[in-house]
Amino acid sequence: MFDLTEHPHRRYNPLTGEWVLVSPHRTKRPWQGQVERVSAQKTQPYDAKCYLCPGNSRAGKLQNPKYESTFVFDNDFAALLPDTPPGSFEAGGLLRAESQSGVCKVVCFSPRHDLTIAEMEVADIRKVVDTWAEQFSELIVRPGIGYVQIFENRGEMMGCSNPHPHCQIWAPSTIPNEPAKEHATQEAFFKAHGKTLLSDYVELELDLGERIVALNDAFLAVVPFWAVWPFEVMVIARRPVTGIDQLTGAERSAFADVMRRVTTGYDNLFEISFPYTMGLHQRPAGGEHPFWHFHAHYYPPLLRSATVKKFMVGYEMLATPQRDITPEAAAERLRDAGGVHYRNR
Ligand code: H2U
Ligand code: ZN
Repeated sequence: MFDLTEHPHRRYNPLTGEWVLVSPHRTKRPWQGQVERVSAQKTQPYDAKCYLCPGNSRAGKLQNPKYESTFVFDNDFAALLPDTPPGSFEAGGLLRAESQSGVCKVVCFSPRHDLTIAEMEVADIRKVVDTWAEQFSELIVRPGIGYVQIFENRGEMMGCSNPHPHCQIWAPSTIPNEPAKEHATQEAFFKAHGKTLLSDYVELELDLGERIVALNDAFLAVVPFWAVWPFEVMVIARRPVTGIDQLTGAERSAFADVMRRVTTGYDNLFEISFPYTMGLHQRPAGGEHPFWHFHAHYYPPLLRSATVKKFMVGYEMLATPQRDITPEAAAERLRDAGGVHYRNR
């Protein structure tokens, strides 16, 4: 008898159309590979050498204002530039390139150098949500912008250069790969069923319960059935809104609350400041796109302790991503790790 908790199987991701291999019997495998150094450096509320702290100088001759809440500035080393000339390159039908223009910004979450989302007050995280909504609303209607990607890299393991709580916004002229896949699958589902793919998914997860990490009136956090990263989480609006700009005030606070609970669970899991990349997925520019359902993805690299990270290598690079611990077991561990942040116990 086929058993999801014991037998190797593959799971389907209806948002990307891709499969993940799940090998639950392999969790007892010993680990003799790389262990990461844990960055235990104690951070201070203000760091004179931090380019994100209030009043400090950045690249060139720029200086941050003495900001007291959130602070947004144009990335001084932007990957996309607004004044890139249009154009394209083609050779033999196989070699193709297109000019790509856009905008890159940095958003500081707080003047405090030593805080993280997990340790901020919900009211202060709400200000971050409001800033994201403002930036999204402004950029999504700007001529020449195709998509607004808001994302946070947290921790050295994710290549984040600075512990000061911040995120980035990259807004390119076209829709990038990951949202493009979700665009196509959500559009097809909406055409076939007259409702959003993720409203059905939310209902299913609420019924089954086994992958829920956190829940409130407006948002659900789950380890998705098709999760690739060991402790991957999706935070999904319970109402089918196409973007963060359509959330009511109460829903924005609810989003802040769920983000804090997810990140607190992460930190408590191995009692460290848990590294991750997270980001928002929402409608692209150029229309209402009613099939888009606002959500966030959390992709953390850690596997079994504060020091052992998952590598996407071998079969995963050449064939299909694979995981050992089941999404259901991961969700249970994250639920159990919730509550008070370990540093405040
Ligand atoms: P991380 O989130 O990956 O650490 O990146 C921080 C961003 O801050 C990075 O994209 C920008 C870098 O280009 N930056 C500035 O805009 N000005 C500076 O003075 C230093 C870093
Ligand atoms: Zn997504």
